[in-house]
Amino acid sequence: PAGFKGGRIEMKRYTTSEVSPQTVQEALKRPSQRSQEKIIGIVNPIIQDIRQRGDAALLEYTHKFEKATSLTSPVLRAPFPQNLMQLPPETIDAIDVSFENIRKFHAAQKEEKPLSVETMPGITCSRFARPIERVGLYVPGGTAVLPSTALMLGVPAMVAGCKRIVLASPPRADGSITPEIVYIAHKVGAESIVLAGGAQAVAALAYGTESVTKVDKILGPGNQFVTAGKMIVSNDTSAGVSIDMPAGPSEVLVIADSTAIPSFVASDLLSQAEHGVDSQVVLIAVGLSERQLADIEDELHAQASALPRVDIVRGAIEHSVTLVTKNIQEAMTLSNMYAPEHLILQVANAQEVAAMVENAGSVFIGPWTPESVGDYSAGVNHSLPTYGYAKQYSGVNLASYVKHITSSSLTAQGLRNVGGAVMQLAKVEQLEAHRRAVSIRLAYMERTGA
Ligand code: HSO
Ligand code: ZN
Repeated sequence: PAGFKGGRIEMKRYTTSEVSPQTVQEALKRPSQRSQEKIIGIVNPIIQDIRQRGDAALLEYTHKFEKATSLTSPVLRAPFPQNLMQLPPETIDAIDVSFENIRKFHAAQKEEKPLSVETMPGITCSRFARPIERVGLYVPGGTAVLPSTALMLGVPAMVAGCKRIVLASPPRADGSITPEIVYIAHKVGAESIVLAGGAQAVAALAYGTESVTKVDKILGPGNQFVTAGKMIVSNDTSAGVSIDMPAGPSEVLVIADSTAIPSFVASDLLSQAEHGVDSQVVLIAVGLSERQLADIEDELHAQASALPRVDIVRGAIEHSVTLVTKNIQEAMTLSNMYAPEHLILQVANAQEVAAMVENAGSVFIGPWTPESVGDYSAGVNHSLPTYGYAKQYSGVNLASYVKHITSSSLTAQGLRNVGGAVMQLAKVEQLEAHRRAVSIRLAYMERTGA
């Protein structure tokens, strides 16, 4: 069994018709997180410290947590020096291709013109979007540097027209920042990169320091400390900052039927499993023979064993599961209940099955669409709701960077048409000044013939 070093890497497997619904529910539980209170207890003092001591505190935490003791300034400001973004041409090309696809897809989300509706003769209601002025984009460090996250957060900010884009990412131990991130910061027009991670970076963005720009919204994934930090600052009305969404460990759910290629299925499961030991991957098998299931499991073990991050994969696979279902309807019901961050459909008629999706962060349709293309280059965003939050949250998209402002404009006739309703409701609420704001105007019209 999985669990001991060197053992076979395999997921638990249940056939839904042979176990109780509770067992299925239990199997689909996300791995439990460290207690929220504990984390908040650690994070709160850090946030207060940053508020009180600004840059000095921020540097201290970076020296301590990132071991970047040589760092003397917590901020790298644009224009970023060329020598900090020196990259092999093939990496530049890869970033440029991905940048362009992400830009196209997010630019297409722009509303062409303000929405405008005449709700009654003489009453025009409109809605228009304005960019959030200052955004703070958190790019995690940790076991893997993820410059692609800088793209996913930075490109839509640029497309939305945010005036001030601030990146934050923990520096390496030598105090430097991955050149890919600097290059992307440059491409999206970021004004600075905060060289800090964790709750301390979040606090610096939320409140500002001597050298860190205070922002209006903080976006981006992070570990539990980052997430707790975002929750705390967004609940503090004196900070005046909002966040994108609660973020948890990465996850994928793959639905595979007998047409699925076992090596593809295994590779997709593993590409999520390698993110972290707390990642979870789920395979829902539809009408697979014992032979086909075994093929997928053999592939999973063989591919996993050859991965550089096999130890992380092992951890993730330990709390991952295969559910064998009878048909696609049952599979989709389970998937919609789980609300995966990523949903991969390796089934016949994948396009039609996609129409049955109710809850998911992002869907990958058909055998030629591995999740990694969406993680990096297809154009869709990879900053997505995890932990079942796909039931009520959208992934990062253009709307994450704008506010919608509404307006109404009435003609005299419009006010005559709707005035009675307003006055009656004001009367019900016993708000006389509200009622008079209408009645005074109606009386004026009467007097002057307006
Ligand atoms: N799958 C991750 C995003 C990512 N993958 C970044 C590779 N780099 C969460 O959606
Ligand atoms: Zn990924």
